[in-house]
Amino acid sequence: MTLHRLRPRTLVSLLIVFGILAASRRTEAFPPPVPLVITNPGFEANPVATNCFQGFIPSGWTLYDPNGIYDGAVDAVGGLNTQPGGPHFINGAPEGEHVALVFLQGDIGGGPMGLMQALSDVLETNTHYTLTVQVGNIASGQGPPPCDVFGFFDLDGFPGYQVQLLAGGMIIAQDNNSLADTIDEGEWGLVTIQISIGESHPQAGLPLEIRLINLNMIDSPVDPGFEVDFDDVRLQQGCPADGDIDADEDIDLDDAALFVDVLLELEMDPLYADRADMDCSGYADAADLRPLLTALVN
Ligand SMILES: [Ca+2]
Ligand SMILES: [Ca+2]
Ligand SMILES: [Ca+2]
Ligand SMILES: [Ca+2]
Repeated sequence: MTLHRLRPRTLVSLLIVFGILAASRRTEAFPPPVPLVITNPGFEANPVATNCFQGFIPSGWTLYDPNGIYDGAVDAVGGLNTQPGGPHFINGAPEGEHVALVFLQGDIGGGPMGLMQALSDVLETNTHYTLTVQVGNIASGQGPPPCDVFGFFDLDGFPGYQVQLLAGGMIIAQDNNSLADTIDEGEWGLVTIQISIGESHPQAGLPLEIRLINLNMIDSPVDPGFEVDFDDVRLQQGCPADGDIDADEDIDLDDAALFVDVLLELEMDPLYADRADMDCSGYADAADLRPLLTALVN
């Protein structure tokens, strides 16, 4: 029997007991998640003509080029204006109308290249970071004038990507191409990277940095894949759990009941267990009750 079937009064009593236990622990106040400042996170700062591209290093970003393959022509970075129904992406840009491009045709298979940005925030302890980035697999096509002078671009295939979060120049979390097989031509995939930082970390106090990388791997001999596109970069500090454990867009006693079920291992669905981990410690336990109660009464 699950706690869903307990009388509401019994459930509330249980929650109060848990609440007193949790409140008696000398825990820090639960910090709400905050977005960290990223310059030009959606690549809208450098306008490009409708459905056209242009080579430049996007404002706020710098080149990541460990093998020195950038030449600004056949190995380039830049911006793309992409509209729904246009030649590049079926639904256009995920955010605004511009995206960043990393195009590597001259040194296929010659190692990674991309964009990076050092942030003004530093890595803090006792917190949680969530980095999300849209990664695009551009379709072959030709833009309207004046972009048609460049001819038809065969952009079939996908050369792979990495999205990295660094502190003090060291990678602390990354997505190494995990969505590559799921992003079709002309479509986008949402990359999410999360990391919890405990009491101490060797890179604590050092500046955070984001890298968006075209892995420049050969997809197939016929369609090697040249380009990866990026948009809507967001970095949030703090635990994203909001208490909506059953994901019905309400935070109520159903969520509290589910939380208790997770703690008592009456509910084993890992999705619920993840959402019950209110302090992002990596597991759900009594320490998660206080933030859950805060979410319930707010
Ligand atoms: Ca954008
Ligand atoms: Ca492609
Ligand atoms: Ca709910
Ligand atoms: Ca927890």
